[in-house]
Amino acid sequence: GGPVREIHDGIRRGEFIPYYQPVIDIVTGRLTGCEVLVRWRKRDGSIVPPGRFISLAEASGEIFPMTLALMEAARDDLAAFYCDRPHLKLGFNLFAGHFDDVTIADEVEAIFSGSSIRMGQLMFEVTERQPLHDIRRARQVIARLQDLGARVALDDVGTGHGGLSYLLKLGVDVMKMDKMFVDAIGTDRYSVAIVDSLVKLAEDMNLDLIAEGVETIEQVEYLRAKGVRLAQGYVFAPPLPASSFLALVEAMA
Ligand code: G
Ligand code: G
Ligand code: NA
Ligand code: MN
Repeated sequence: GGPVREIHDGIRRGEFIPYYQPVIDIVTGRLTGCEVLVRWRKRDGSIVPPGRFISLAEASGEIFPMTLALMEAARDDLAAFYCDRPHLKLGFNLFAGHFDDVTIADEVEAIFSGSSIRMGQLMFEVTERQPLHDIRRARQVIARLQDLGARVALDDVGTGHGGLSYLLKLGVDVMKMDKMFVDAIGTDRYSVAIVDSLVKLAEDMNLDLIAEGVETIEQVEYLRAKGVRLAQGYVFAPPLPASSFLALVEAMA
């Protein structure tokens, strides 16, 4: 079979697995949760990053069963750890097609309602990199997820199609500042002006802000000085398989 068939069979065999990247409170140094990032662990043991298969999974529709499998696997990996730590959040990436239909909210409810992970611990990320097909419908899907108790983040803010209009129209709870702007810290003052503006915008809109792709102590210190509280990036940890993630965070949560 072709590559879509390979993805299909890989899902059936449980080869698409969650990696977990910690999200840190940079004021206290404590763990606040994680973001799930998919990896394809093939039968030969090799690990394939999402850049190599996610577009095809989205175009073919295989992303729908893949996302369900990831949510189930994350629930099973983290249930025990999250049960005793109700302040921890668990974030999943969704793609534009998930916001065409409220089915995703029913699926989330089915997967997590009987679990020790609470709905209030869940976060769903809508990326600005892809155009949403129907903003009003997407707003309804987001509202359904929020009615369940989950939170919704706008991901990759500043890079994409929706930009400020998505912030106004979607009713999200959280802004994720793209790595591109974090990278600008310590470079030229015009780029840093955009970081400062996004921080101010999140404050004024009463959104939580997560800075992504934080790689240096200098960036952490700049963000902290600006009042940013939440960050993820290689300076703390890369996305990790469940066993490494749990080993790392047992000590800090
Ligand atoms: O680590 P990284 O290479 O994990 O991820 C690359 C990109 O793949 C991310 O920017 C994100 O857009 C996408 N991605 C990662 N995991 C998922 C997922 O579970 N679902 C979707 N839709 N996209 C994902
Ligand atoms: O979902 P999103 O598009 O935001 O995906 C984040 C991507 O950034 C993933 O591919 C993840 O592996 C990657 N990433 C996370 N932290 C860092 C970092 O500090 N530096 C770099 N270069 N990439 C990172
Ligand atoms: Na994301
Ligand atoms: Mn992002």
